[in-house]
Amino acid sequence: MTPLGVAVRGVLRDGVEAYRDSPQATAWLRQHLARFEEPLRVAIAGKVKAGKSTLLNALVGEEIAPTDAGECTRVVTWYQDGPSPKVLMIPREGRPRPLTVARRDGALTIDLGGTPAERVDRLVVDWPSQSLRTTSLIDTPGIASMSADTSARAGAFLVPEDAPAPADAVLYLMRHLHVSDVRFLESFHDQGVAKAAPVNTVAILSRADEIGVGRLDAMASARQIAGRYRRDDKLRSLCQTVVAVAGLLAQSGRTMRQAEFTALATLAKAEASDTEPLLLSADRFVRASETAPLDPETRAALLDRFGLFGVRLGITLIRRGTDDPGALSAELVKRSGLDELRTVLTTQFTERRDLLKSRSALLALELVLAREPIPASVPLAREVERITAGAHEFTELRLLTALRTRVVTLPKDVRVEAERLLGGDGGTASARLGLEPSADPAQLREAALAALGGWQRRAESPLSDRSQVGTARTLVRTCEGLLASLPR
Ligand SMILES: Nc1nc2c(ncn2[C@@H]2O[C@H](COP(=O)(O)OP(=O)(O)O)[C@@H](O)[C@H]2O)c(=O)[nH]1
Ligand SMILES: [Mg+2]
Repeated sequence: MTPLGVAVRGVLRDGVEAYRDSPQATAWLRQHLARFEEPLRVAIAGKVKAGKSTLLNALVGEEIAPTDAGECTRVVTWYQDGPSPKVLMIPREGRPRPLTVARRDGALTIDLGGTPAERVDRLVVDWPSQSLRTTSLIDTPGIASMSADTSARAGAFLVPEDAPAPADAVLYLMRHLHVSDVRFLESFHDQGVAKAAPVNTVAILSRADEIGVGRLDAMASARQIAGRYRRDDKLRSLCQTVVAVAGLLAQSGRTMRQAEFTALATLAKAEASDTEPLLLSADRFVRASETAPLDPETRAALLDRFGLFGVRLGITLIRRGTDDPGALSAELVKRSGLDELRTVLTTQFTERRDLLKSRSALLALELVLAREPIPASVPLAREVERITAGAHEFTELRLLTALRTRVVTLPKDVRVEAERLLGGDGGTASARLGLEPSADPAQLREAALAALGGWQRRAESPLSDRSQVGTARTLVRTCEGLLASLPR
């Protein structure tokens, strides 16, 4: 654990001790102490049908989140690693109740057992999975969804009035950038401690395969659009970065069955004159036909699982020689953008775990201090203040936000370097210094020394104004920290 993590855990424990006479405050703080030790919690948010549940399945590599409409997709559902599959329903009122777990066609189905979705606070699914070990995933109902109530619940879950959000970080899915997406991202700002919104949000251009109306270069276009969004000032001030992902392709690639490969291979090997007309549109693909390969049901099932783009891509890859299911599924996943997303999740969230957890924990403690003032709140508040002001990680975070929201301005090339050094592209030494992950310590040292020299000159330059001097001093400290972290 980082020194920041140790300090935060310490002040939380002091809080539990100080509030031992208040059962409510103690329970709240204990819960947050436990949460501090737990895996990072990442919520998946966005409008209905943005592809949230499908992406969750792609990340886990199994069909555990129900997709499309249905009662369960209207309830906030947590997926966490556990020794055996288990579903717990937490109602708004009354005791938590276990639900039965069933699988249909490989997919997990959850039955609320007659309880209306409105009465359910959340479902907690335990699922043995390597991918859930470092992060728990939270599937949320859509924002601005079918009923105002469902949407209000999703909103209240992600941006509670005055409590820290139950999630430490958010993946925000959008199909195309829409005003309501921007509004939602704007509302997802923390209050209180460690004010910094963009840092725990990554935006995803979802269902990316649909961007080119199924053309085989769809993913290239989607990546270009994501690149444009990344450079957009408004979006930069709201999220860390934007990645394009075709969740369905990733999900079905990771869970492809032998029969599906066989069906795709049948299409690939049939006469082009019989297959090509089918591939013109989704409607044509499922239409009954005398000459078309495969029966309409098999075709409909393929379309459902892979989308028209996935079917086309699968057929093309098989024709070009990808002739076993393992190789095909690997290629589909590779083209889906899932690996890029995973890298972003690691650099933006997992490597910043302590920082993100600390923000959530300090917010929780601040809330108690404000709601239930006791004599001990004063020194506790001072300690929270000392940690947030003293931890260089928080200073970096505030500066990164200030640069991204243009509260602090610098010439463009200098700003780009500053954002990168502050961890905007990832927290490792090589990411901060703009070098390849394989860079050796000597190269890292050389780059860190060069950066340090530049920022020292800016800190001392008579041409720098006060805010620029402040910024430069923070970066000097960042560079010194980087140098100190390198092996001699
Ligand atoms: N073509 C395509 N369809 C997708 C993709 N992701 C999801 N879908 C489809 O969109 C519908 C809604 O997906 P779902 O994951 O339930 O969306 P949610 O409401 O945001 O959870 C389903 O029919 C999915 O098969 C994708 O990446 N590409
Ligand atoms: Mg869903």
